[in-house]
Amino acid sequence: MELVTRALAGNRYALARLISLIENDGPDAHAALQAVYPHTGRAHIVGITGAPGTGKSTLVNELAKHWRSRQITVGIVAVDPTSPFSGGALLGDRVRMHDLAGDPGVFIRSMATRGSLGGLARATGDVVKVLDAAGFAVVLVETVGAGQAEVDIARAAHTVVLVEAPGLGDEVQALKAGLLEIADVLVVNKADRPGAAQTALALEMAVGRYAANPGERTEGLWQPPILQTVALNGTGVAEVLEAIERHRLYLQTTGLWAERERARVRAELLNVLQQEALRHILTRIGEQHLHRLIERIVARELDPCSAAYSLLSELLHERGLK
Ligand SMILES: Nc1nc2c(ncn2[C@@H]2O[C@H](COP(=O)(O)OP(=O)(O)O)[C@@H](O)[C@H]2O)c(=O)[nH]1
Ligand SMILES: [Mg+2]
Repeated sequence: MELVTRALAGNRYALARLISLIENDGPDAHAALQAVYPHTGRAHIVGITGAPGTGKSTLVNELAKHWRSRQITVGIVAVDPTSPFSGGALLGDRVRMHDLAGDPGVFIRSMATRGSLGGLARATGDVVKVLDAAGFAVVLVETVGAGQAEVDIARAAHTVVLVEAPGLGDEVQALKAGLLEIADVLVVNKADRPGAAQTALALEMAVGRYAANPGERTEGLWQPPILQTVALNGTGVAEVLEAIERHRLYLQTTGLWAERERARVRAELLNVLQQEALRHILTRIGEQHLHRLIERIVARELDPCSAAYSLLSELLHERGLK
């Protein structure tokens, strides 16, 4: 595919078009991904997650600058489903990130929302693949740690950085959202604000609770470091970058890198399978038949579970449905 060849050769215009093609899931998207996939598997995928306003975008910007100063290329994918019109936060992101603009070693992409539940995670994963194949050594994925889709996106990274800020009571939120369990590096940003030390302490206690299984061996296991930053002026950002690099080395030397890769591929395969199976089933059933079933369920002639089971068994036995 010519577009893929040009994009992977470093043509930024082709890269942007390729990403749009894949994001829009058009007829050529599958062929494009097929061509891209053999070139993937080299990038260090780093998820940056946390509540809105904690300073994720500012931190991403600073991290990218630090990597660039070491000649390491960086792809950035910003996922913000709370901002459907790419206004507000995302516009702000673009303005702030303008000091990275014009650098061929950086590519920034904002993800538009996509309808279905697994859709956004899938589209994000596909865009990450393109940046990986295009040779970006680090791919940063910024997500708002709110819903399950965002947690899934973060989980798909090799290294997950959880960003907190003082005075938001976020440590509780992160716990509720199931984010603390998947965090490899914990960052208390806005350390220039009062309460940063308390937030760090609260995080330490929360993390301690997970490790506090008496008798469990902890040596050789990764202990998520808790770091404080002022992303606004770059304070502490170098330490975050070091921690991310250390985590990569830890994954690689322990064999966990390959293990995470397998878990990631499994989750992705199941997600695609689920989406495609449903799409296939709905096409085979047809809108009319579905409508009739819904009417019968509404009339209490049939329950949803029995309807689904009988549909599936009809499909499996290849009997006509319409
Ligand atoms: N005081 C202070 N403000 C910060 C810091 N980092 C980011 N901000 C501000 O916090 C707001 C939200 O930042 P942003 O990066 O967009 O947060 P995001 O929603 O998590 O991506 C912006 O006004 C930033 O300028 C920091 O370290 N200290
Ligand atoms: Mg942001």
